[in-house]
Amino acid sequence: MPQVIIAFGSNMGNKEQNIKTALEKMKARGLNIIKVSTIIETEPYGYEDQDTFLNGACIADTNLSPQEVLKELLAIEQEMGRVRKIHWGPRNIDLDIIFYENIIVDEDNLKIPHPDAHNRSFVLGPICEISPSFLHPIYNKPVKELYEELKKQNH
Ligand code: PH2
Ligand code: MG
Ligand code: MG
Repeated sequence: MPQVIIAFGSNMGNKEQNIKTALEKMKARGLNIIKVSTIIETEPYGYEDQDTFLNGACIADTNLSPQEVLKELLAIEQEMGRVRKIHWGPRNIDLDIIFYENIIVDEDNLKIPHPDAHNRSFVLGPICEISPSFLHPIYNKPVKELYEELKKQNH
């Protein structure tokens, strides 16, 4: 069965509960979660004038296509009452497809791998914990190596 890696984040309301709820909802929508990373507190990236985040990632087996996974994740965000105001701004839940097998998707509404994943330690760190040797299909490097490179850049 295809494997998808999904990163999640929350920085509004009960962040931990929001993440737990989202994981349960994913299971009920055709995403068979097989591994979940540690959930970490992270400083806001990009748009900095907002609360800290809880971030993490999971791996799921699924028979859904990439577009179907996106549809389910957006439905969960909506069910959970996510309001989109500021780009990169505060959100009670954010569910992003980072990788889907080694597939590259470049469609208007969906880019896989997530185009900014390699710049985000709150994405690479959790994925590194659950799947360090996962190969980024554009950079052709394991996540572990991208994470090491990013840590070097940031110091
Ligand atoms: N998500 C963003 C923008 N900035 N910062 C952190 N720490 N964690 C996030 O999940 C995050 C962010 C847009 O997707
Ligand atoms: Mg995001
Ligand atoms: Mg998102």
